[in-house]
Amino acid sequence: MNSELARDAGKPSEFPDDGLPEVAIMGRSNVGKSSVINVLVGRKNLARTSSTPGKTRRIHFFQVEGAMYLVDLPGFGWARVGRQERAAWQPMVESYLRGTREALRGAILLIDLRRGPGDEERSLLDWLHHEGIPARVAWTKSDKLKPGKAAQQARAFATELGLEPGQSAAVSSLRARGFAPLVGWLQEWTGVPFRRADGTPF
Ligand SMILES: Nc1nc2c(ncn2[C@@H]2O[C@H](COP(=O)(O)OP(=O)(O)O)[C@@H](O)[C@H]2O)c(=O)[nH]1
Ligand SMILES: [Mg+2]
Repeated sequence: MNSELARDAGKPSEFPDDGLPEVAIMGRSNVGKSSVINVLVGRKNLARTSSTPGKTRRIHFFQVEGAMYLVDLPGFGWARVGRQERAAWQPMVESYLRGTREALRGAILLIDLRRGPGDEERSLLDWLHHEGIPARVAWTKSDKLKPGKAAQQARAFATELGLEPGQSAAVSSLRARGFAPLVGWLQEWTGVPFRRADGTPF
């Protein structure tokens, strides 16, 4: 996929204003947001991955095929972030999500498959629903569990969150597996057909 970091926004006036459809990639720090974006666009390090949680403080807009943006939002789950720093970017994330952006077509919330949803994920999903933003869930790092266990956990957590079949999927960015449902959601929301780097379907 043709992709580039089109905007690295520290405040709402720096968000794109070209009206291209956007999909937000959300989740706590270290859950695997940057890794998922890299697999989707077929690049090793377009979105920078980090083993130190909480590095991303800004909103990164990755333009794909000149036709849509994948939006890498700062992770919530702020254990290692000071209160002052949090105060600086939390309003920016909220201003991004708060209903005013017509370009925002959907959100994919990433949740670690070993961990499952916590209060933050539950309230975020409620809030997205309330704002009328379509939301799906991707369970990340599925390679860390045995396949049977992974499938069982994914089913149990989906039920716990009241997700319909097809509204969540387990993925491994390490192995680039499980991405078919995600690219289906992206195509539904933005019209852009994501393919692997060699042109084959996910
Ligand atoms: N085993 C495994 N590790 C992963 C996977 N996805 C991400 N990671 C690792 O988890 C850490 C955080 O990933 P990153 O994409 O930077 O998370 P972000 O903070 O949400 O953007 C990095 O050390 C990644 O290598 C995956 O599917 N499997
Ligand atoms: Mg990241």
